[in-house]
Amino acid sequence: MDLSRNVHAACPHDCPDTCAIRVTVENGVAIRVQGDPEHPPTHGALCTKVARYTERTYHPERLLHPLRRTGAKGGGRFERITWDEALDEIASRLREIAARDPQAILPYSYAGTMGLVQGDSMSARFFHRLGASQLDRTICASAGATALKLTYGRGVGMLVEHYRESRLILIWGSNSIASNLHFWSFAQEAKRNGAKLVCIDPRRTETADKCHQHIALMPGTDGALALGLIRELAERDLLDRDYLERHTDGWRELVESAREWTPERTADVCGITAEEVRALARDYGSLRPAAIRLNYGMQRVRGGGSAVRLIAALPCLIGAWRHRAGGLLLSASGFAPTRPEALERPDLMPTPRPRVVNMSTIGDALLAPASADFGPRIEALVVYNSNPVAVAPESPKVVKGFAREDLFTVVIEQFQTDTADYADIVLPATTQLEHFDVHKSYGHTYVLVNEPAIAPLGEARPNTAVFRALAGRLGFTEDCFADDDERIGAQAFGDAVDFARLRREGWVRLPIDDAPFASGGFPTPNGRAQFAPPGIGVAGYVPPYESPASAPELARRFPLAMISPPARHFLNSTFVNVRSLRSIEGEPLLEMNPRDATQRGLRHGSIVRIFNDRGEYRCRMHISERARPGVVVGLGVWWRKLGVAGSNTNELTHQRLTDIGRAPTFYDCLVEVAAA
Ligand SMILES: Nc1nc2c(c(=O)[nH]1)N[C@H]1C(S)=C(S)[C@@H](COP(=O)(O)OP(=O)(O)OC[C@H]3O[C@@H](n4cnc5c(=O)[nH]c(N)nc54)[C@H](O)[C@@H]3O)O[C@H]1N2
Ligand SMILES: Nc1nc2c(c(=O)[nH]1)N[C@H]1C(S)=C(S)[C@@H](COP(=O)(O)OP(=O)(O)OC[C@H]3O[C@@H](n4cnc5c(=O)[nH]c(N)nc54)[C@H](O)[C@@H]3O)O[C@H]1N2
Ligand code: SF4
Ligand SMILES: [Mo]
Repeated sequence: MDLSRNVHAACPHDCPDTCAIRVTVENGVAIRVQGDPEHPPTHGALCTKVARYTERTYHPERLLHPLRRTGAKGGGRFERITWDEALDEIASRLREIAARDPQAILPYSYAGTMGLVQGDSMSARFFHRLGASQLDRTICASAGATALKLTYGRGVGMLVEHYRESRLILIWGSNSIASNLHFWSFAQEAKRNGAKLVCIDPRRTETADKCHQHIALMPGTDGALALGLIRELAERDLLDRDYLERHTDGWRELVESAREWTPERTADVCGITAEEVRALARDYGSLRPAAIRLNYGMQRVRGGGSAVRLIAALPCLIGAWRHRAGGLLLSASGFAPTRPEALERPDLMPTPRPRVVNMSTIGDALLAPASADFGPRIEALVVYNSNPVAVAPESPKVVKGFAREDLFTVVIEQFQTDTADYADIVLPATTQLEHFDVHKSYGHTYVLVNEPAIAPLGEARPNTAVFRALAGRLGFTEDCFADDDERIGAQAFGDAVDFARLRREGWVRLPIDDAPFASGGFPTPNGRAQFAPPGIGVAGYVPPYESPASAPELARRFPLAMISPPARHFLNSTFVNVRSLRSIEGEPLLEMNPRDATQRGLRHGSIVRIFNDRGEYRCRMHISERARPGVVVGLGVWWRKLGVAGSNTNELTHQRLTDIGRAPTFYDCLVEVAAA
């Protein structure tokens, strides 16, 4: 019997585009994934990575059976065991630790899947009921998210489709072609219609190549640039005072605080020219409608939160929100009517609530002894939807923590990642083609369903099934532990979304006004955008922890600022093991400006040593004008074990956090480079 059918799916990856997918299944095999042509943002196209999703799902190295470690931690030697053996062992270890103090158990997860069902639903219920430590999920967006919340009340912004009508687009801290392709299509359309595109990024990315102007500022100086713009807009009388008076609080204080940020001073701090500052202010104050696409690249520095607050004020200052093609988008996730209380059931937590551990400082947390401040030593770690050994900052400490012989580690994974190498028990997880889920997006305003297209491969199970089984073994009898995945999917949005229609049609547009803040109505308590919230005040420029200007002593030894943004053909550390994609990226590289390379006598293509006081990392030198003088770029989050010397850029990053939002500062990192 030859059965061919199409299934509604959604891309699960941590990408603002959250594409609607159609999967073609023949005889129980997924043979093709395609972008849904009907879904407006997806517009029938997937990126190169996910267009190869079947290659990832049917990859010969998929984990298909539970495994138990047989060799040293990190060595990657395992034996096959049954699900019952694996679950019994995990349940008995967790029960024994919980009997002493459940807070010694820590879940560790992020956005390997952004699905609301396979993300934090059954898993959260399980850990809440157990009384485990809570994880503060800060590794990506919490500086910017906190800044948006302070300013607009939530993660809200422009509707992505309207960028096609903008006349000026500032692409700020975003390599859209690599990481936000479907926004880029709208920006291209605007460009064809005569819009001016300006890219603000220390690296000359492929996106910068295609913009009319590229402003290559030093990493971590965006707050200063925003202050310089605010001053120029005020000096040139380009403020929309009517909008400011009616719909914002604190604008006079903000403008006053920007007074000293002359174009010359701004240019000096940012490492650009005063004319660039003036011209940008002139364009931003006069081209209408003016839109900003901010992305998270600019908030991975000490002052990331303050910088987002300052940039978020700009569209209010010029009244850009009056037009649907004006305003700003960093995240749209605050528009989605999700119900975390129903999904995660925080009410199951004991009182007082368990302590909170920040995922961005997992290295320190795993090495911390028991203390009055910290609480009990972490004795068990359950990792799912994340690859912390590769992605968390300051790997020397992360690896040391994961290597602890007294730590019991469970990793639920699709592949044998760097993190899975340190597991005591590895459990095989299903991919998006094999399980049910529902999705919201942080880059558009639709919700989507993901129907399973094929049966789980091997013995792989969805995350929900693992936590449901563990709840059973630990004797948790609350009804919510019996919910199946479709029921959890329905709970995700409750009455706000017609679930039957969602399943029938694949995606549903959320009812949001075209120009949501044209007449104010920000989701703050008083409906006005806040520039100087009570007790917090206006945002100022917060210089990086590590930069030639803010840490001159350190910069004498380590004069280069290293950034490590996303590679186009990987998604964080996902897809690094897909050969066809890896062959496009080649191998881990360090981009360096010819001037800096000549000074050091470094040759293109040679292996170099990149180092600071935290560690040393080796990869191939790539001399390129893409890196501005003083900045080096190591793209990707490569798997450590695929690197030249078994490490990646996080060998050099540190665990200090942003000014607000408790987020990591990956791009706030000084290094020196020498021949290996
Ligand atoms: N292909 C691909 N897509 C991805 C990802 C991926 O790994 N690969 N990752 C996904 C994830 S998890 C996220 S969070 C999103 C968003 O991910 P982002 O981190 O916003 O990534 P990019 O869009 O690449 O933008 C980062 C850009 O910011 C620049 N940058 C670095 N430091 C600074 C700075 O101080 N100021 C300014 N102005 N720019 C700076 C970098 O050079 C880079 O070009 O992308 C998602 N999409
Ligand atoms: N140096 C440096 N470090 C960075 C960044 C950077 O720009 N530079 N970016 C940071 C950012 S923005 C982020 S968001 C983090 C990302 O860090 P992570 O959230 O850890 O993302 P990934 O590296 O993609 O790892 C996700 C893992 O989840 C697995 N997975 C996917 N779906 C499922 C599932 O359904 N079940 C289970 N059990 N597993 C699944 C995948 O196989 C993959 O190994 O990295 C951060 N680290
Ligand atoms: S990774 Fe992003 S662009 Fe690629 S298919 Fe997924 S949502 Fe779309
Ligand atoms: Mo991220």
